[in-house]
Amino acid sequence: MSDFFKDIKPLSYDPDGSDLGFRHYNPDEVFMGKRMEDHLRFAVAYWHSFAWPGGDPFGGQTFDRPWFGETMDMARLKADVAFEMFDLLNAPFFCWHDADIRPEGDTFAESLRNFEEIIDYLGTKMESSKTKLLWGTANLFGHRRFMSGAATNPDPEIFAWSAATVKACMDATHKLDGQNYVLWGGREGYETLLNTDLKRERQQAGRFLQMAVEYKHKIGFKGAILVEPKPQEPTKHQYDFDVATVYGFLKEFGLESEVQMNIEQGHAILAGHSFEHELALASSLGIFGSIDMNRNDYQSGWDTDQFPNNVPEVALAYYEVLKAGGFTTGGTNFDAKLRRQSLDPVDLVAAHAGAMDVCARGFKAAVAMLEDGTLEAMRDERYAGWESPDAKAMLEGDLASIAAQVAKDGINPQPRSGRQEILENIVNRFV
Ligand code: XUL
Ligand code: CO
Repeated sequence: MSDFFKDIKPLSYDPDGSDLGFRHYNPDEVFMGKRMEDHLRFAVAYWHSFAWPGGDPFGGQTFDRPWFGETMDMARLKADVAFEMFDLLNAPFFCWHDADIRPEGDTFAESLRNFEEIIDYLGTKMESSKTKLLWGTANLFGHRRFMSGAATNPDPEIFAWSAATVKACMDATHKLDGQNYVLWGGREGYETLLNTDLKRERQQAGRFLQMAVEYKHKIGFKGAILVEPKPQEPTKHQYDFDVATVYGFLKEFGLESEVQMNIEQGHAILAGHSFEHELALASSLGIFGSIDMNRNDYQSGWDTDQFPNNVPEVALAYYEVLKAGGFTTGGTNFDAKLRRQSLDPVDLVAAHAGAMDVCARGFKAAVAMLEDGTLEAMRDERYAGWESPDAKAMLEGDLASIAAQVAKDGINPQPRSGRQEILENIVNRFV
């Protein structure tokens, strides 16, 4: 045991409220036939909670953690503290990048040795903890070697390094029985078109993703491969811009039934969408997988990765998740970091506890909206005309046959209200 969280007791459901209990998140409460914990499938992100030093573009490290330092002993201490927090939170899942959990070596081989050793250490910790791996991923954006991209790099040596890294991370995810493998293309884009061959880079990215899928099947990994869209930042333009763009890309490379989406709230907003738009679209395309539940500050306009705190927004998101059938391999990952002034261990625990509570409140509202059924009934009613045999037949016809029918019927169709305000008022009853 480290003494990092020394005075903090394990959190439990305590609706009347001690400071650090859950007031809304009650893992065992059953909704729609399933425990809340199994619906929400919360995950702690290793990188923000244990590897991020608190920097911003104008200043460096603010956090002072006893495990900061590039040694194996520090990496093991970091893992010890991480699992202590997972236990305090009763967190069912966590997620990592390779670079979060192991020290970088001088060579690929040394980094790999460090990584594999830490993966075994995490495996041992998982044996005595309830916390499972929601997903693993490769950090193909932090080190300077990736500054011009990973799969889309103009230099084939970087493509090769990236492919070897993804292989190692998929092997490790498989070994730890991870539920998914994520690819986020933070540097897969460009800074200027003047030095960029869009066509070539797209082909490289497509082949890279095909190789990842082929390797998943080769090793018998049963989890889902997830792509996480983001429109820009760090690069000026990223190829995995949003769900619609990624779907077109998947179709081009024959991967639409192999790859699903990990949708992040903040990324959806950066792309000019709402979170629920991205979720609903992915669901309608059959590629919904998992979520990163972290918001941006609406004024600053960049990726601030904050813990969620807006119940109505979260409610609409879980409404879409539930309508999509809920999570299967996916879950709710807090890809969120503390504000850099939140220095203390208690801040880290409180941030997660609060986020879990906000999600629980939003989730309960979403369940209530679905069970009430008014919203869905009104949506069905809006499209009811399409249930008639004539309307269905029309879609099998052609323009000329439709035109003949219109001339014959002589009907002048009248518009109907979309009822937006009434629908919004209904939502307001639940949030
Ligand atoms: C970056 C981001 C990443 C991915 C995993 O904006 O969201 O943390 O979730 O690489
Ligand atoms: Co993310």
